[in-house]
Amino acid sequence: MALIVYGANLSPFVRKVRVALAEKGLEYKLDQVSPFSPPPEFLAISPLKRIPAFRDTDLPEPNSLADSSIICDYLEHKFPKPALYPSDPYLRARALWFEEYADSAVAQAVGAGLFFERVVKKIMRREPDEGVCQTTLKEKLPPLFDYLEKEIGDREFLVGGQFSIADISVGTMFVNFAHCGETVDAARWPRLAAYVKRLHARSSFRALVDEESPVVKSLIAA
Ligand SMILES: N[C@@H](CCC(=O)N[C@@H](CS)C(=O)NCC(=O)O)C(=O)O
Repeated sequence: MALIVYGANLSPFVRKVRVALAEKGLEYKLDQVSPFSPPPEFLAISPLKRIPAFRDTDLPEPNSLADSSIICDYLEHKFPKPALYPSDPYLRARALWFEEYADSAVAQAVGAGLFFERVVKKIMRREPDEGVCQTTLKEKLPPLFDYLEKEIGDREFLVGGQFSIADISVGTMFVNFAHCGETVDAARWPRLAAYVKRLHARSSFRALVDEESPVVKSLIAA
C-alpha cells in the first residue's frame, strides 16, 4: 500500500486525514500508533511525537510527513480531484481559517475539556473530572458554537458552496464531541446542529463513525 497513515483512529486529526483520503477515493493503510507510547522510530517521522504522521512509499526516502494540515495539503496537490480546497484565493484562505479555528480553539475545548476527561482518562483508568466537562459545555464551547452557527447560516457548507477542508476540520471535532455522549443543542444552535448532522451523514464520515463508535462504547464500559 503506497499511502500509510500512522495514528490512532479516535484522534480528530487522524480522522481529518482519513476523511480527506476517503473523499478523494484513495486507498491507504492505517498503522495504529498511540501518541502515549509511540515506537522509538516514530520520532523520525513525527519529531513532535504527534499523530497523524504519513508516508507515501511511491516516493524515495525521506517520504514521510507529519501534521494533519500538511498531509491534507500534500494529498490535495498530489490528487487534485475532487478538490477539497476552493480555487479562489480568498475562499481558499477562508477555508484555511476554519481549518485553523477547528484545529486550535475547537480542538482545545473538545479535546482537553471533554474527550480527555471522558474517554482518554477511561483508557488510563483514571476518574474523569466532570467539573472540567461542565465548564467546557457551559462556558468554553457556547461562544465557539455561536460563531459557527453564524458562519454556517443558511449555507450547506462553510465556504464557497463546496465541501472543503473547512468542513472536514470542523466535522472531525464534532465526532469527538459525539464520542463524549454530547450532541449540539438544536434549540440553541439549529443551523450548526443540522450542519453537523449533514456532515456526519456523508459516507466518508459515516464509515469512520461506524468503525469508532463500538471502540468508544467498549472503552467507556470497561
Ligand atoms: N497540529 C497537529 C496536532 C496533532 C495532535 O495534537 N495530535 C494529538 C492526538 S489527537 C497528539 O498526538 N498528542 C500527543 C502529544 O501532543 O504529545 C495536527 O494537525 O496533526
